[in-house]
Amino acid sequence: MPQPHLWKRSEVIDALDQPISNPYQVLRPTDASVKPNKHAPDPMKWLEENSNNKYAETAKERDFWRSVPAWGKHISPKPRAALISLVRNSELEGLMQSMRQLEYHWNRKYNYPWVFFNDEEFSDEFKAATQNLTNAQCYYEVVPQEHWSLPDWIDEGRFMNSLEYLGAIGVGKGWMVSYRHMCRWNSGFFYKHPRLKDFDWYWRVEPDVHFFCSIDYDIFRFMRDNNLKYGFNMNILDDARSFPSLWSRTRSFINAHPEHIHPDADLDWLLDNDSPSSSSSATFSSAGGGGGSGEYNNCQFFSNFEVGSLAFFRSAANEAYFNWLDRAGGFYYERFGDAPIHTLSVAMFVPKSEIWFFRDIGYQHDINRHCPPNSAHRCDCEPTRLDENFYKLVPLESPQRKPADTCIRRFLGGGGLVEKKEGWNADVERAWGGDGYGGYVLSGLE
Ligand SMILES: Nc1nc2c(ncn2[C@@H]2O[C@H](COP(=O)(O)OP(=O)(O)OP(=O)(O)O)[C@@H](O)[C@H]2O)c(=O)[nH]1
Ligand SMILES: [Mg+2]
Repeated sequence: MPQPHLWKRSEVIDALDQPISNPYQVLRPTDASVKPNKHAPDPMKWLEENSNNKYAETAKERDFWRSVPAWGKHISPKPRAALISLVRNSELEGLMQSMRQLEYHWNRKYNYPWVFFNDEEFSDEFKAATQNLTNAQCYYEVVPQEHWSLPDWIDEGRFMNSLEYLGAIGVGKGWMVSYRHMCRWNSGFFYKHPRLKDFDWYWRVEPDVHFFCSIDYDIFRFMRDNNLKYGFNMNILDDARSFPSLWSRTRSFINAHPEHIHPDADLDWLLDNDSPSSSSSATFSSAGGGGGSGEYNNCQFFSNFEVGSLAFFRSAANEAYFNWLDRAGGFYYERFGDAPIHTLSVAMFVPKSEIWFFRDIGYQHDINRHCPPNSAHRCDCEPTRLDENFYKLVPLESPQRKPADTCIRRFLGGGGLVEKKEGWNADVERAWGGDGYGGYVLSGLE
């Protein structure tokens, strides 16, 4: 068998054209072996120091890191990260739109590889057109069949009834078999694909989305250096009729596996008591105890945009939770989406300080749009209110639970974001035709 070429220190230095006193200085442990940081990370300080395209790659560096054998990735100072996209051949145009914008605003400076996934082979046209839009390496992967088919414990008759029922009541794509496979794959399989074995981080990109702002720092280094596990930029409600049993299943998981819950987990922002006025008193322990009155308020990170740690998704806790839900059949008897599942998983297994709101990334998916208020981000979009996307996706006919405060304010919590103007009253606001979510002291555009 041919031996891999072992790079000598001098070769590494020559190729990079910059001094490295010890190439192993850049040896970085993978997530799993990172020791807890004694000094709490300071993401804001990190941004101040690194938002000058500090880690932008030269063409020479890019070519070097592309040329080293697979093991070379282990000494690269770059995070092992990829832009990932599940997409159909027929969505090529839409994907090209997303890629053009993300490449222009960000990735042309950082050259992270793209990994495309499909439930069938990608066409030559798809491969050529996408590779043509980036200097980074592209990989084209087919999802293994066992990750994209009905598990044998699913009763097909019951599944057919669900397709018909959810389709009839108007739950979005409730009648589509492929949509169910897609949600299940995004919940429990994407991180198991062999192509991602050598990666620690991902950024999910869908066809037909928009990126509006120039991003001047390395998102993946930001995540890694600040010990973050999950990043989002919209926190919203969707049609909860697609996951009626999700919370009771989650609660039973918590009862059965309290050992998986992170000691610093904070589910308060996801739980409401029945009376909106007392919502803030719902506690995580009330969920854990099984008898508490905290109910899931249906808030979710809108997962078509997400940046995450693959080690987190591969963790025993997340795996146990996914399997718990999967065995109960909610992806097929209901239409569980990956968004609420990722949300609950991250909230249960990660301290809130390791979840990041990318307020600075201007982004649009269909009717949902997020645009930062600060012109320093150089965005081609008008700033959106903090609450802009709150319940846009909830159909009028869905009589579902909504939190007392908008999801993003529930998440951000402190800093006065849930404070109401003196004398403001939700019932009065509704009586005058409002939706009861006005009255905040801070608009979020400050
Ligand atoms: N290859 C492949 N990709 C799929 C399939 N179904 C969905 N996807 C991809 O999965 C992602 C989510 O699917 P969408 O249909 O956009 O779901 P959504 O974002 O909830 O719905 P929209 O609001 O209509 O965009 C997109 O990137 C799709 O391209 C499928 O059957 N095959
Ligand atoms: Mg979509």
